[in-house]
Amino acid sequence: MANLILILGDQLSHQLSAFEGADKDNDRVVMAEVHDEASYTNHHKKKLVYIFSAMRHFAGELAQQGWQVHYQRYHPDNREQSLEAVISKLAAEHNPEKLITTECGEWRLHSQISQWHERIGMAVEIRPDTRFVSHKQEFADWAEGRKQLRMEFFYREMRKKTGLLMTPEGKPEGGQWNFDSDNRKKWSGKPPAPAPFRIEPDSITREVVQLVEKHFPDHFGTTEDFHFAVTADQAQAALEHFIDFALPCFGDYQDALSDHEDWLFHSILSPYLNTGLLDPTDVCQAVVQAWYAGRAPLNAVEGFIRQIIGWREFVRGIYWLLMPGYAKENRLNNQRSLPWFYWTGETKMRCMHKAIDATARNAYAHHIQRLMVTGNFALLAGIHPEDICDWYLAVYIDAFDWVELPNTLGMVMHADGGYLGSKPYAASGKYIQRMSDHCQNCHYRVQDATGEKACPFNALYWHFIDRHRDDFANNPRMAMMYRNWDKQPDERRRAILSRGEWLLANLEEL
Ligand code: FAD
Ligand code: DLZ
Repeated sequence: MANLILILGDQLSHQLSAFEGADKDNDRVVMAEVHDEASYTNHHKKKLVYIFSAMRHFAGELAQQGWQVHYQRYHPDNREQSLEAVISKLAAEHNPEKLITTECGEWRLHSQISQWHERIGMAVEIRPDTRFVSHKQEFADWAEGRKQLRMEFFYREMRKKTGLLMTPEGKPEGGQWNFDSDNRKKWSGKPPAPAPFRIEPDSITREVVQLVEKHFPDHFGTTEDFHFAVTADQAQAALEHFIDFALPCFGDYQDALSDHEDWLFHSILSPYLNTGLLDPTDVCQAVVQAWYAGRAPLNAVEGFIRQIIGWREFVRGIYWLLMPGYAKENRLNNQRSLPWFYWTGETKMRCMHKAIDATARNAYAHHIQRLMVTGNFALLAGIHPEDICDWYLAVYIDAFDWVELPNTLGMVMHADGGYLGSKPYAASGKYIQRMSDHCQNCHYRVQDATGEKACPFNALYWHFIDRHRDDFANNPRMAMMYRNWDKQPDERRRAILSRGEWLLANLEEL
């Protein structure tokens, strides 16, 4: 045999760099469902079903194309329970020339693979992951010498690089780079949100559902009603469904929250983008074409591609620039443990209950639920970044360290001292009331900051502002909050802080 080609569970792309120049007759593709990868965090059951089923479908496609595929199915009694053990065994059996792999997406596994040439005693060729618009070094060059990084400026570079929504003269279409100010509407039920795209599980997926039920019974969430795409063709159909039914309203309701709709106008494409079933540039081109064809407005299309060539690329750049130290950052010195209701959804706070309940059912919550509800609460409550990062890594189908960590640690928790975001996304109950219909169904009263039934977000917000005065009072984007807080009568401030103290001491009761 010539080479082993290792394909990881989030590398399910036929164009992957590891395949370049490979020889179907001699090389052997290796894919393995292993305990170590399935259990390094409490992965949601639907995430496990998705990864294993998509891996099995991809291996089937490779075999059909004539590749020799060594595929290990998960079983707790397998002797090889890690990727290293699988590769070691195959190396001993076949004495390949080398192992070829595409660089993996997370530091934990990357640092293991980087040592395999010594640990296994074989040549290992790690190729760059070309499935992103920006290369790691390109991002590092752009970031060089900047004290703080701002996504907006990086995004403009990516617009120029890809030519997406650019005029032939090199100007942004519509005369503006960013239409975010048009994208903040509350959703009142009209127009109706489209039904999410569904694929009924085939026999492969059904078998994996049984496997996950049997061997991962204690993992978070449920396998019930699994309906995600598991092949590239199905993911392409999901993209078309999004363009036809949700994209036209994506921009308008991008920031909305709803008490009775889980998915709103979001694309639900992140699992496919992150595992290679869809290519980010192809997705953006299809969405931009919809604008040229008059099928979607510019604020929706620009808002959408900004998430992909802007935020997605930006957080990846930060991850690889700052790891492994980034994962340990805790600049606000938070020490509280994650309240148990993050795992059960059993809280009287309606917005939190709804976001966590959707997460448990779907392995999905949209961005504003992640940022302004569960994230905002963790920020205000001073939860230790490692606790909340581990929760986000576990509970979402699209969660991989390179994208989850900067979003949680940087964007939500401001634990990197503002390197990723210029101000914390801290908000009181008023924000949730403005953007949703949760508050009218809540046990707590959003208009109150003190008293037993006062919305916890209110006193926690002011407590956060007060206790982090040294961190934020000189930040011009926070100056108004401090002015508002400082002009409150002393007695009211004392009452709010005392309610805040009680809440912080009794998080489990909320
Ligand atoms: P849409 O709203 O339809 O957006 C389109 C696409 O843009 C997404 O599919 C995604 O690829 C990309 N995107 C949007 N926002 C971001 C962002 N902030 N960072 C990176 N890409 C973005 N996204 C993940 O893919 N994996 C994660 O583990 C993850 N963890 C997050 C944790 C927190 C605390 C927060 C606030 C955000 C996180 N995000 C993560 C970003 C974002 O919430 C999800 O990408 C989005 O909700 C996925 O749903 P969608 O495909 O319907 O997205
Ligand atoms: C997330 C995941 C899971 C649950 N299982 C596997 C697996 O069994 N085999 C595998 O190759 N990859 C798996 N993955 C993805 C990896 O854990 C890891 O997150 C990515 O490969 C990082 O790029």
